Amino acid sequence: MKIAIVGYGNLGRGVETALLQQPDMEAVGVFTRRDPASLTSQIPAYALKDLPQHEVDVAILCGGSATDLIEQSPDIVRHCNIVDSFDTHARIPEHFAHVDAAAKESDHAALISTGWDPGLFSLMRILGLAVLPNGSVDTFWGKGVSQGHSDAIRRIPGVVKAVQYTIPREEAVARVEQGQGEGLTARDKHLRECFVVAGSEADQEAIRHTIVTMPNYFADYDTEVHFIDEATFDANHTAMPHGGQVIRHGHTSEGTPQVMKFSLDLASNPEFTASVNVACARALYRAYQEGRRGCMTIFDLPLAYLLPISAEELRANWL
Ligand code: API
Repeated sequence: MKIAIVGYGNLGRGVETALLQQPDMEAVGVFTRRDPASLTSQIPAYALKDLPQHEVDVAILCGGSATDLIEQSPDIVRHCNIVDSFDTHARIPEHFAHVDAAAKESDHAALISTGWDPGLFSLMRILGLAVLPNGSVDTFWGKGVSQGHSDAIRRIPGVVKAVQYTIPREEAVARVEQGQGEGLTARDKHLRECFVVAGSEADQEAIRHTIVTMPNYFADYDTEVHFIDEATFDANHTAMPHGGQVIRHGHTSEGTPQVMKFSLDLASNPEFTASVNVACARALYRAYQEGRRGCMTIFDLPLAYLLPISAEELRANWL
């Protein structure tokens, strides 16, 4: 299958790395809003506006949720099938509706909001709900670098570089581990710590205010903002580890507690997210070949479609 990469930031580079390792995929190119000649990609780079001139089975969109995907996904799905990792949970229904309408009008298929959260963690949350309906689920992230939150800060005028660490609060994790997580709020469960390089003319107090009051990203948390110089940033904040866990506690009968856990420990958040997105592009294309159209999420795809392996082989070796 012919795969295009749209956007060449951290996630776009991760998708390139993952794509070059797939036996059944061909990387058509990277499509960018920047000058294609300025990219250091291993595969050819083209202007984003030229995407419709290329034969593409699936475009993997690697822009950010804060400003890019809300426009790009409904637009690009008019040319080809798309996968995105839109991760503003509160706006997923609205984004889904826009992409679904555009995909159906142009007879394409789209998979939105994949990656690991939303994505793999979402799958684990609904598995827990299906198996232990009488229970509760908690998700913890980090400590690690949230791509979504870091990108949202970088969009603020005056910000040169930024990184956001999501830090789980130990007391909250301990309570959940003991099955006593009831009533914990977002603020109780995580702290958000930001390191920002601001331009020399920038108003740091205004940037801090914009960050800590940003809806969907920071407003519901305690957020610390540290302004640092570029050399300190480059020396200490370029790695992008992340991870976390989904924990479901439930009862199958009175006095019979059951616990389900899924955890990730990632050295590179963007490379891992990219690996999920590449597997999802395969699954989406197979669904498209089976006649599926319109917008989907990871809940709608058969798991077997994620792999370049036959159903017979899966049953024989992996069940
Ligand atoms: C956080 C999580 C990160 C989820 C992973 C992904 C990202 O607050 O750290 O943006 O890195 N929501 N959506």
